[in-house]
Amino acid sequence: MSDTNKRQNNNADLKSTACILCELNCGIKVRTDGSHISKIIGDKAHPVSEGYVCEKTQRLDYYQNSPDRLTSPMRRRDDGSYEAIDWDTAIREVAEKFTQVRDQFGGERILYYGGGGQGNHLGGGYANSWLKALGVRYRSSALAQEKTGEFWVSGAMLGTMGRGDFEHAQVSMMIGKNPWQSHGIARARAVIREIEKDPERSLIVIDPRVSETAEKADYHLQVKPGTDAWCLSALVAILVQENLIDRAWIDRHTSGYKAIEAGFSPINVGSYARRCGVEEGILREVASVIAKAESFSTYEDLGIQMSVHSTLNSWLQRLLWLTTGHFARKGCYSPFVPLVPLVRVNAKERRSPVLKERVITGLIPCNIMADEILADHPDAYRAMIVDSGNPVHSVADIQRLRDAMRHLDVSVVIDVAMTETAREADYVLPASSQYEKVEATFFNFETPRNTFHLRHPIFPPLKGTLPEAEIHARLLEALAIPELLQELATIDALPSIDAEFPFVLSAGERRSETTNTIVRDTAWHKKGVYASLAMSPADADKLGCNTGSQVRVITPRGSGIAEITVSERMQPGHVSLPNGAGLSIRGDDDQYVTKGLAPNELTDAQWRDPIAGTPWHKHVPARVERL
Ligand SMILES: Nc1nc2c(c(=O)[nH]1)N[C@H]1C(S)=C(S)[C@@H](COP(=O)(O)OP(=O)(O)OC[C@H]3O[C@@H](n4cnc5c(=O)[nH]c(N)nc54)[C@H](O)[C@@H]3O)O[C@H]1N2
Ligand SMILES: Nc1nc2c(c(=O)[nH]1)N[C@H]1C(S)=C(S)[C@@H](COP(=O)(O)OP(=O)(O)OC[C@H]3O[C@@H](n4cnc5c(=O)[nH]c(N)nc54)[C@H](O)[C@@H]3O)O[C@H]1N2
Ligand code: SF4
Ligand SMILES: [Mo]
Repeated sequence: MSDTNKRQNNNADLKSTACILCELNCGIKVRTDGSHISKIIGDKAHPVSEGYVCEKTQRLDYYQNSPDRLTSPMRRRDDGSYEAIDWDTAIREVAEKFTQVRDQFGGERILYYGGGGQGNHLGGGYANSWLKALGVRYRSSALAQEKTGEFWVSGAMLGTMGRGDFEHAQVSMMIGKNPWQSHGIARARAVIREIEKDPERSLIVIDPRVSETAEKADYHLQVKPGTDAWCLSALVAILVQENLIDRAWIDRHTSGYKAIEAGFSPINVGSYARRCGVEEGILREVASVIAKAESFSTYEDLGIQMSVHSTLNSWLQRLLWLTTGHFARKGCYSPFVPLVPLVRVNAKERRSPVLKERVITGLIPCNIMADEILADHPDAYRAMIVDSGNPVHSVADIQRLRDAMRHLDVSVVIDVAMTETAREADYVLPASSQYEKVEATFFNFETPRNTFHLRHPIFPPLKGTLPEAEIHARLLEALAIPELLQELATIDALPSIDAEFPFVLSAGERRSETTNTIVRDTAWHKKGVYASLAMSPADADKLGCNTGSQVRVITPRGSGIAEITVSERMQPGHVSLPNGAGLSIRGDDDQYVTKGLAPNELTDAQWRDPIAGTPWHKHVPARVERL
């Protein structure tokens, strides 16, 4: 046996799945050994990662088998300690307490945080059913402390988000982004090495630190921390002042360039260069490299998104490629179909309930969650749901968020682990891990090729855990039950039938002669009486009627004439009319003729279900009189 064959046989038992430690979700193949993941290699068959992995993937067993994994729902006692409770109790109590908040204060007083992580996205979709039933309107997630500024700018400038094409870009620029470590680009290290080796391509990095990516760059603009606004506006100013812009492209595809020209013409590039600490000559060279590039892509990340002037910088960096026409082409930043609702110019922006901060892509800023809970304000949040997020670790001033969570009427955390946030919550519901349920990857924004990776579980659910889909379904069911239980208790009092209206009329039976109102001609009807009132032989006897007899059908709302069909299918006390009859149809002589009785001439709009308002057409009180 050759070495290759041996290796293949050794790996025959590996299961395919994905790494869930960053948004790329590289395809991997793993060996499972009891409850452990004992071997992990890159999956060459995965169309995006093509076998690529970084060292972090070797840590997956620590996620799957963490000592903090939850195996039972937990409820906080008054002394702050937690007791395990069974699922039925947990679902019932959580549903009851959130229903109370909704009924007393309104669903807009319930705040939702999270909904998905680096590799789990399906659960969040199921949460919507429960959130809608509660009337939840405000949410936040980690995106609201990094990406919402970029979403806002991108929505206003382009109407959508997009992505650079670094696989093909001749010139790539990383702004406060270190893909060597943080990825964000598929096969990031391989792509950076490819660019490094290719003399035709170049990499520009703006970072105050000699990051691993900056080390491999052709141009490292080593700005002083927090001075990107000067660096980026100097670059735009050079493009404008040295006429390096693509005027023809701008005129054809954009509006408002005059204002840009007016804004950037007066900028003193020399003084801006000194301000950001990058030599003026290098800035001029970089601007010219961008202008002359066949294609140019940028990636902005936390280095500017979590620093001063962050939204301003998101705009400035877009001007670099919009003034040079590097847009929506191979190797350039290209828009994709909107996945999240972005800002539309002139649209009325939603605001958060207490501090009136912008709601961007449906998210309130993470930084205001604690203040909007603790505020002495009629619209302050009173309850919180956290699903696959750890805000008591990840947002600013976690001591204040701890205080805020303890201040709430009720809070629940859904997580695989007893996290810092879970330890502040009233209830904790244990989720199955991403290796114990179906999950999917669709956060790959590469152009032009995209993939959807549906992953099957590689372990059975850890005992005591449930996948989010099941948790949310149970919560939704528990929410619905109180109202239906009430109705169940009153079913004796069936709204019904008295001496005045002794029949139940089903108004709208489907028969071979009915097609709703699609066929507007009764000529096809050959057999029996058209649109007749079906009646049991016993009732027909009592009324002295036969098939073909004419009767008047009277309901509390109206009356009309019908012919009888005596039918063994009917039980006494029940009569039935077809739907779709009683149309006013043009005859040969252009006169309109009505055949049969239109059922809704007889029905009352008040006669409806108390919860959904659906009509009780099959149960209309009626009287039948022989003519
Ligand atoms: N290994 C690893 N990878 C990850 C993650 C992880 O936890 N670990 N998390 C993932 C997540 S959620 C995200 S959002 C991404 C984030 O990915 P990145 O944004 O790439 O990560 P950071 O290292 O936080 O910041 C990038 C760079 O910003 C630089 N920087 C600091 N101050 C400034 C400044 O004033 N100006 C400029 N221009 N740069 C500055 C830093 O020196 C750093 O090199 O990473 C993802 N990938
Ligand atoms: N000071 C400072 N703060 C930061 C940052 C920074 O650079 N500096 N970075 C920020 C950024 S970019 C980000 S993205 C945020 C991250 O902030 P968060 O999204 O709040 O935190 P994560 O650590 O990603 O939380 C993921 C949670 O999901 C849980 N989990 C994993 N798998 C599952 C599952 O299948 N189901 C459920 N229900 N839960 C699961 C994990 O146990 C974990 O508790 O932090 C932000 N905070
Ligand atoms: S790049 Fe991300 S998804 Fe790929 S192996 Fe590394 S941590 Fe996992
Ligand atoms: Mo992030």
